[in-house]
Formats: sequence, C-alpha cells, structure tokens
Amino acid sequence: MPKQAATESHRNPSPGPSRGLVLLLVTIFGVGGGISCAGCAKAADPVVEHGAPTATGPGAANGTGANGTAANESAGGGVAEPVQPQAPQPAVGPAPVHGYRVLAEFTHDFRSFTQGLVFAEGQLYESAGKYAASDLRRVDLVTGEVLERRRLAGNYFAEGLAAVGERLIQLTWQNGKAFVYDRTTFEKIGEFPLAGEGWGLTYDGERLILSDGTEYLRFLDPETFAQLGTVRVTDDGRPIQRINELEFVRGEVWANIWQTNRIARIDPQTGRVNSWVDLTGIIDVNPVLVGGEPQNVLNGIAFEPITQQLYVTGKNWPKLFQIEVVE
Ligand SMILES: [Ca+2]
Repeated sequence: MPKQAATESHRNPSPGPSRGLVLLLVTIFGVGGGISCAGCAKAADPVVEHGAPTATGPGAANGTGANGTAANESAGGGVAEPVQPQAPQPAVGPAPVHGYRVLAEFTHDFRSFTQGLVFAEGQLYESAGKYAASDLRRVDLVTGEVLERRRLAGNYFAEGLAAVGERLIQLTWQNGKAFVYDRTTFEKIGEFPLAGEGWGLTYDGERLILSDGTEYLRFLDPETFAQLGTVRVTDDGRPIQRINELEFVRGEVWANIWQTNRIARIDPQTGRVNSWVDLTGIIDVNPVLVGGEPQNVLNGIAFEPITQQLYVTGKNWPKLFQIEVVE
C-alpha cells in the first residue's frame, strides 16, 4: 500500500530555472519516410528478449554532452526539416512558480534510469535508458515491480515513451530511430527513423510531441511519423532548453528540464511557459555525478487520465510520488 506522505506543501518563488549552459540550436530535423513497418528496417532487430546485462555502459549519461543539439547526420532516413517561422513571443514577465504537495509515495525501481513514464488503460509503462540497460517495462504502480519487460540490445539507449491507442512508441537517444510496440504483447511491430536526438515523448490525442534537448518541441503524425511542425518554448521571451521527459496534461505539455527540479507547463500552441512547478525537496538522494553533472535527477511525469492523478519520479530514484500542484 502506498505510504501516505507528509502533506506539507513546498513553494519556491525564485524566478526562472538555471539555464545551465547556453546551448546552440543548429537545426531541427524532421522525421521522414513515414515508415512504420518493421520490414522497412535494414538493420537487425535491435530488441532482444533476454541477455542484456544491467551494467551501465559508456556514455550512459543522457545529455551530459550538453550540446543539446539535434544534429545527427547519420540518422537513418531522417529528412531535415527547417524550423518553421514563428512569431516571437512578447515578453510578459516570467511565468509564475508553483509549489507541490505529495499525496502518496510508492516504490520505484532505483535501477531504472527513467526516460519515459506514461499510463494507458490504468497500466503504468516506463522506458529505462542507458546503454546495456535500456528496456520497456510495465510496472506495478504501488510496489514498483516490473510486470513485463522487453530489453533493448546493448547498443541502444532508450528515451521517451508515449502510448497511442494499442501501441507504445519509444525513442532512442542517439541511435537515429524509434520503436513501435504492441502495448499488450510488447512485441515490436515497427520502427521509424529519427533524425537528431530523442529525449521526451508524449501524445496529445492527435499528435506525438517530441523533445530533443533543444528549446523546440516537434509535432509528429502518430501514424506516419512525419513531422507536422515545431514550436519554440520560451518563458518571458527567453528560450527554454534541455526539455526532457514530457506529459500532456489537460491541454498543456508538462516537461522536465534536464538537471533541474522544475517542470515547465507549456502552451503547445505558442510555446510559452504558462507556469512552473518546482519540486525541490521532494526526495533526498546523494547526487550521482558523471563529468561533474548529477544524473539521478527529476525525470518522469505521468498523468493518469482515468483518475486525473499526477505522478512524478526521477532517474534511479527509489520512489515515485503522486503529487498535486499548489498554486
Ligand atoms: Ca510522460
């Protein structure tokens, strides 16, 4: 049973998030080809059922390259798409920062380098990253037990995850492709080329929404995976980069910002950050550093559409939290 956690609310009125390094956006590449058939892939099936070791591999730190760019010339079949012109958003002052209240806490598999978290028909699904440790899993919300797992081959680094009907769509970080699974059987039923990096993924009921570490969100057709458009994410006119795990929540795109305690609540039409949720203090973990940068950070937002409940976790966190926002 979930342990009822303290209901103390947390607020942080400080202005916008630390921007970290100023990232250079090169080009947003699109997804081309509209391929969804497994037979279209020339490479061997990268998904294996067994045998992937759990040791972390080289370059296991997602995004620690910190270039945040979407450039990947070798992306299989990916077709570069120009960033669509977008009227600059007028500066209206920084978006407000909200606090949170923990309603319940649950066990989370601390071995999971969480990259995607999503509910579908009452079931919780997670994408775990890192080389030689990536998988797709169905998880017991309360116990954290892995109920179903499909490991990826060791050279793949899994990223964002979205549920579209009976399918699950899973990104990879720098492997230039995304995978499509049958949500019930976990069988891989397709893949498509992904130009640039894959970070976060969600579905708004009509379009897939993808982040790639830059300040842009890409919109993809959920059937053909063609790129439909992009939007630049800004707060008070300033670009917000390192947009990571995503969740579509009541008309907004909620986004973890890599290596921060903050969730941006983004208007998908304008890209403007409507508000922030600051989750500072939600968990006390010793930072695991790679290249001097913390890795076990907040990442993972899942909105349960049936119960309208909101859940968050982090990479290698031992806990998953049900929260509500305190405005
Ligand atoms: Ca999510």
